[in-house]
Amino acid sequence: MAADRPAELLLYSYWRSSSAYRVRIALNLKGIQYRQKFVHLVKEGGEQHKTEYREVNPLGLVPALVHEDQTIVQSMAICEYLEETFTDIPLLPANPTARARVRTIAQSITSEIQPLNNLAVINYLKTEMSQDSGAVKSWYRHWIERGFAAVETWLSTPASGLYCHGDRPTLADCFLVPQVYNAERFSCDLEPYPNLRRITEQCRGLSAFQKAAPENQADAEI
Ligand SMILES: N[C@@H](CCC(=O)N[C@@H](CS)C(=O)NCC(=O)O)C(=O)O
Repeated sequence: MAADRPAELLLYSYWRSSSAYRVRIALNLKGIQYRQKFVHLVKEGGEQHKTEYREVNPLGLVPALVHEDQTIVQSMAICEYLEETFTDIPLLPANPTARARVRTIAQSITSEIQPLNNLAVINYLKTEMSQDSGAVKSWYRHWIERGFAAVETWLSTPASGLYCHGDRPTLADCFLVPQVYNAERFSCDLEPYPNLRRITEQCRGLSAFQKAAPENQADAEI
């Protein structure tokens, strides 16, 4: 960790949020100490909608990171901030082409899969669009299949090693594993994605990923 940076970071988080899970992994991989403040996304209609939290993130989404009196939202922006501020353990490769590849994988998850399957979207389908649970599951799986097929193609190339890029974890792994967790929750078939499954298992063997896992959070309800 950069010596001139105080360690006090506060992460607004929810145990099952895949977006917060990404940031927890990045923080752990970098060895950064942080506190968590929990925002229950379901209880009483969701604490993310309360005025108190809207003052933290006007979008009403977790995660949010507070560091040195600055609040940063959007998991990609948070991870990039951590990368630029805590430089000892990089999660992006040095080479620009390799960096772009890592960002491509992470961005494809954060922009093309997760937003379509977020809680607010699923709730909107159920309530405003009167879709039954079968239709909602089919919607969820469609976007997983479309996104994971592309990610699997990238993970099948020689640029992937033990992890999404080479033999060290990068931001791509921080984004992949939470999305796989989420897909498993919705009983998606992961058989067609052998590289994605192999790399996820590799990541799950690391303590940084284990410590960040939803079931290991203080607000977990299991
Ligand atoms: N693009 C945002 C997505 C954040 C997001 O969708 N967070 C979800 C949990 S994973 C959330 O707070 N959902 C609450 C809601 O939909 O009401 C990011 O990467 O941080």
